[in-house]
Amino acid sequence: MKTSPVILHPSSFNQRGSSLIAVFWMIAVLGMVLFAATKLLATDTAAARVMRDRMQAKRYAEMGLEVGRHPRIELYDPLLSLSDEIGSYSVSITTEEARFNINVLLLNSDREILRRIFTSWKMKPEFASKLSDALKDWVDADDKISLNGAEKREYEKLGFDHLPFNRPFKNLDEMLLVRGMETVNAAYPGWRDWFTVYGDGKVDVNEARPEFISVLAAVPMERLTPLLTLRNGRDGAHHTIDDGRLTSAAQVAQLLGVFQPKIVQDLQQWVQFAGPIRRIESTGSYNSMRRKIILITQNNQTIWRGEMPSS
Ligand SMILES: [Ca+2]
Ligand SMILES: [Ca+2]
Repeated sequence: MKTSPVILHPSSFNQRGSSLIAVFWMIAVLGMVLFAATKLLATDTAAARVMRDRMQAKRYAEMGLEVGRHPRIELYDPLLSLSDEIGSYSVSITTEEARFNINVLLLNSDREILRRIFTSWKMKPEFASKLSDALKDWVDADDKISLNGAEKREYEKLGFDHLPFNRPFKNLDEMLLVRGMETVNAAYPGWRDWFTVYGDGKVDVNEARPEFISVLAAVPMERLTPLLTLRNGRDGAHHTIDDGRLTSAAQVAQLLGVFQPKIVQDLQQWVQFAGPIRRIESTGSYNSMRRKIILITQNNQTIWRGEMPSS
């Protein structure tokens, strides 16, 4: 099946022109909806104002989302942010494969990458080993407990009757049910940004955060400079028109100065260069209210949509 790459191929002027007209039309229509809603909610009480601001921030986020999901929108398109006198939206588009697929990491016999992730979070080795085994026991089908893990009996002792699920995680929230994850959630609330349950598990190195690449290749952050220089292009910024593309595991290994056969082999197994699953995040603002909507799509079909509180 043909997939929709995130880096869009150069399109003909006509196609680009007509799609932009469609996008502008959509913005105009959504703008009218916003205007009508503002009129309706012109009540003055504080509670009504908060409600109105929340609703309007969400509308701006939705407007951004519609622009962001347009198949011909470019990653660096100026339409991805808009600010007018009353509110704004800002959209970021990346691939879901820029993250680590937790199920693939756990069901792979080698949990070395997961160990490196936990180490990079400064987790104590004995806690990392317990957590890693508990996560593994959660997703594997059997009731055989791993060395430091947790199966049915351990959860029963903690007062939970129907855990673990013994199947791969369907969403990241399920991970919070695993023994030890409450500690991670308190100490390292950013854990969610590292993982996904979508994709084939190969990490999109053109989109992944630098610290993910550092973990993947087991190199310190300072060794990433040549790779990031290529990826960011001359302006030094990611997601702009001059960005360079990484195209092979051998190139990644060379840029990182990685020559150990095991790590080179890891890179070949774990990297890709244009993940087919899109992650569109749109943040809408209205007065001091901000709301963020996240949409995950594949072949222009929504596979997940959710809202996150935005700070
Ligand atoms: Ca199990
Ligand atoms: Ca750039």
